[in-house]
Amino acid sequence: MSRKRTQVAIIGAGPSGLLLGQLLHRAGIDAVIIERQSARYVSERIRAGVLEQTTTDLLIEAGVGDRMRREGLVHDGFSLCFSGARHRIDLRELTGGKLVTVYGQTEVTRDLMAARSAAGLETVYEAQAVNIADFEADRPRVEYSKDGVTHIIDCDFIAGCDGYHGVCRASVPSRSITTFERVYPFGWLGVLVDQPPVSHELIYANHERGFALCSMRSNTRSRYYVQCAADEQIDKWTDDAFWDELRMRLDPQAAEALKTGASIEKSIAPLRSFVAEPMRFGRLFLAGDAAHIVPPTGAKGLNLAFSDVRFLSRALIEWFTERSAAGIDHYSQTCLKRVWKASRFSWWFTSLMHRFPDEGGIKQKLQLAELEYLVGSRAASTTMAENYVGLPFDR
Ligand code: RFL
Ligand code: PHB
Repeated sequence: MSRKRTQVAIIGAGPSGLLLGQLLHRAGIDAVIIERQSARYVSERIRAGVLEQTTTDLLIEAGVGDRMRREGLVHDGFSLCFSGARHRIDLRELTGGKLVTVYGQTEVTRDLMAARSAAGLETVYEAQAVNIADFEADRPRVEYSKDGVTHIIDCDFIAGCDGYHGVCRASVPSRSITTFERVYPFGWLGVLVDQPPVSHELIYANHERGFALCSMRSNTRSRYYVQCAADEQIDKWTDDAFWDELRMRLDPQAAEALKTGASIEKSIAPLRSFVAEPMRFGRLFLAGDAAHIVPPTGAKGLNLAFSDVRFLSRALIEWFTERSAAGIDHYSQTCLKRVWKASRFSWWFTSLMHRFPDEGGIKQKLQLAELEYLVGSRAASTTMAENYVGLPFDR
């Protein structure tokens, strides 16, 4: 058995855990990250693509923004496609200059991992049987085993950055936590391909066959999604079947311009809205997907995770440097205000763009009416744009 001490034990080396580790390190606070998977597995997971300005600002503040600034694609608009035509939402004009950056979660994760290893900081990968204890008292600890050895880490705080399926939220007694959940009756089938994107901006499509999204990772790598059944078998989807389905859901010009090829990744993601309240339990804090999940339609998941990490890092720094509990005492309330607003936007945009198998023709007619109103009304377009670029921290 081995036993040691740290100030903050971070569970999970996804983007939330890695960014928290980096921000604490820059403030001189000691943290260890404990991750269940291998470093390779974590760095190769294909997920988010769109970063809000608050997220890019935070990555720059954390000292990991250089490659993102060089390689990220700055977008000042996107298109909504319905009834066979595309309509542009001009983010820059509608929000007074706000923009988003297309830079993959894999790249963010790699930049954070590189900074962590350059600073010689400890991340335990492939930790087994991770367990957290005594977080409702003053001396919490984390236990895990690796290579047949049991390890104990005593700490001041535990940061639960271990995603939706993690151990931290599951360790909270059910009387202390309330959860809210909606599982949507469909999934997203995603394909990554080394071909230039069909358009230099994202296209979100509402079609009677279902939702489709054209996104990208660079000028030579594209990411596409089509709505599929919740229990879809991925083997059924050859590359050709995917391209045919995507083409059918786009406007004729985009369908014509689409450059296809052999997929380099193909996966199905379920869609869910989920929020756990509160996000603090004594000396345990939940952050990111451990506390909330949004459907990916609004591109909010990673951004929301980083906004939790921003609040949590500031709260912990305040505690360790000024002995002030103000930040940690307000952590849950401050995060949840933003979480619910982003959850609302993601739920709304998902409801507007997808086929709902049980809701019949009236749902689609109402969606089309709303989309027409949305692109025709400056007030409605502004509401959409200001949510998409990310709400400010003080609202
Ligand atoms: P993660 O990424 O799930 O990382 C959690 C880490 O914890 C580890 N873990 C454990 N470690 C130790 N012990 C245990 N018992 C553990 N259990 C789990 C896991 O192995 C993992 O490494 O959570 P985190 O860090 O909070 O990050 C959240 C984001 O990954 C997520 O919100 C986004 O990917 C969501 N998302 C998007 N977000 C955006 O902001 N913009 C987007 O464009 C966007 N697109 C997406 C998305 C998510 C998608 N999927 C697959 C759900 C598109 C898709 C298709
Ligand atoms: C992506 O590129 O993976 C992506 C982009 C926008 C979204 C969701 C996912 O809304």
